[in-house]
Amino acid sequence: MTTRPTEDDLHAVFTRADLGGDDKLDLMEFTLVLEHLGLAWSRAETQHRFEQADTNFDGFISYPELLAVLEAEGWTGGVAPGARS
Ligand SMILES: [Ca+2]
Repeated sequence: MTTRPTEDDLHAVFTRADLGGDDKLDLMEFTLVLEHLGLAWSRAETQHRFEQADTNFDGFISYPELLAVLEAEGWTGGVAPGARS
C-alpha cells in the first residue's frame, strides 16, 4: 500500500473501530485503527502513542486526536484536526 489514506478513509476506519459508538476510542479500539491502517506498533509503543495522542487526558482518543497523532506520524496528507465539523 503506497497511497496515504484520505480523511474519508480515516473517518471510516475510526467509525469501524469505534465499537462503543461513542465517537471516541479506548486503547483497544485505537489498536484496531492501527491494525486497519497496517501500522505495526508494539503493545508498549501503542500504549505510549495512545497517551501522547490523548491531549485532553480524558482516557479516550477522539477523531481530531487520532488525526493529530497520525499526522505526527506522517500518515495523513496534512489534514488539520477539526477540519471536519
Ligand atoms: Ca482524549
